[in-house]
Amino acid sequence: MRRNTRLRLVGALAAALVTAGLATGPGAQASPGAQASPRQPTLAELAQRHGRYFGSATDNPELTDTAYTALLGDEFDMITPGNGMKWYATEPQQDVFDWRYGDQIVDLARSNHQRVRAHTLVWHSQLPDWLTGRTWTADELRAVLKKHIQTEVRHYRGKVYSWDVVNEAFNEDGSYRETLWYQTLGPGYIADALRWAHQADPHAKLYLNDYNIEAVGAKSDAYYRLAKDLKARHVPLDGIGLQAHLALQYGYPASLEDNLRRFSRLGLDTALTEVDVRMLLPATEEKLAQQADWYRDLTAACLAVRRCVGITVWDYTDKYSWIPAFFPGEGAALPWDEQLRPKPAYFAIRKALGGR
Ligand code: 9MR
Repeated sequence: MRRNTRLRLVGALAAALVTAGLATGPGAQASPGAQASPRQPTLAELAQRHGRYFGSATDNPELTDTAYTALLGDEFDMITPGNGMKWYATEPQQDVFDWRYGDQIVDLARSNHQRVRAHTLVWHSQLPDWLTGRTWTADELRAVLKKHIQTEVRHYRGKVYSWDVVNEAFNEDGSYRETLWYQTLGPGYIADALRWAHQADPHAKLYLNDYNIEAVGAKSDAYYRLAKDLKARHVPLDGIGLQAHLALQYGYPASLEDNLRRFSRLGLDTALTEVDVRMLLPATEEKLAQQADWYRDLTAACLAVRRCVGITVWDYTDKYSWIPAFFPGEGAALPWDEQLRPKPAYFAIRKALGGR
């Protein structure tokens, strides 16, 4: 067979594979003149062009769903375990550590060449009974907290990009939340937790993380003041995580970009860590269009602020969203629907990231 005949045949075969959706490698492209368009870049690839990541939370029970894990592995470059690294999962009995759930997700992420935002070390929720079912002196609780943090952070040392060290420490009015930690140890538990985590893994980025701090307001002001104070005292804090659990009925946080910028100016990274945009059901075309605008705007806000390092959705599909169980009558919060089909929000994110 003459060389150019062979080349034409190879070209035709490649075009046919692209048309059939079979050629999906990074180099897969339609030959000139072929009808099919090249494979769309993933959200992760688009985000990387801006030096950002695009991530998703996931949870252990979902990992048997192969259509789900295929998309999870393809589209994202950062993974957060939704539950598997929380205290009730990792230290169910005092001094008995269980890494199975966290490890499963870290191993999966690693096999997909994804990084991990680890979540979370110090929280008031999802604590084991042995911890909440009795009283502790400050010295006892400090020892328990230090051991938990250092054992878990050491276990994942070198395997995770960042830690949400303290989660949800403030009330809406900017006062400290009256948690077990605050009540027993006082506000100093936050600096202690950061220092202990840093000792255990000096390379992990250490975050404080909370919801309803997307806009400038009493609660985000509390983080701003605390972050400034911690930086002044050289406490190892690297970033602030804005969860961004948004709801159409409460309005878009218009000062998000300004808010991200003021944390940047303190020398901190920021990230949108648990994004979803819920709505009152049923989802209509109008609501899905508005939701898409919000996803577009929050993506653009992160891209506009140099130290906003990335965006994570709190799982990517409505099939596995936490919303319907926690807010009856609400849902449809994520960029993919329950059948794993992309929604207007997905296309809006893609466009905001510079894709087509
Ligand atoms: O996604 C998590 C869900 O599966 C749990 O049931 C829930 C329990 O509170 O926690 C969810 O994740 C939360 C995260 O850890 C912290 N921010 C709020 C998230 C939604 O509740």
